[in-house]
Amino acid sequence: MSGPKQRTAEETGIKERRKTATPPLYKVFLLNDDYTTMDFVVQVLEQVFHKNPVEATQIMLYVHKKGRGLAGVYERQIAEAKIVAVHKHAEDNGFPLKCDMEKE
Ligand code: TYC
Repeated sequence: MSGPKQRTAEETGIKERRKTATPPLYKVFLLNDDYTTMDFVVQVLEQVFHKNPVEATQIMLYVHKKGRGLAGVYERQIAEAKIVAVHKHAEDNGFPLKCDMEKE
């Protein structure tokens, strides 16, 4: 069993990775519109983003006033799944509610 000699970290210049790499995070935003009911938005924030009724109401009112508001922060695949879930739930109920995401 003789292969090429192992080189030291000093020789290779490769540093030991001590920490687990952390995946990039994405902010998921809810967007305001004129047709989705406030109750429905609160329900989405509770069911999809696991907000309590007080937080859900605060976020909904913020989006209603400012146009866009943060619903949650997730890894890319989770963020994408939340968006698909919101859009499907909204479409199924005849509302145009939309969300989008951006890298943190
Ligand atoms: N603007 C909507 C209304 O007046 C309520 C609303 C809030 C809609 C937040 C979407 O993401 C939203 N019924």
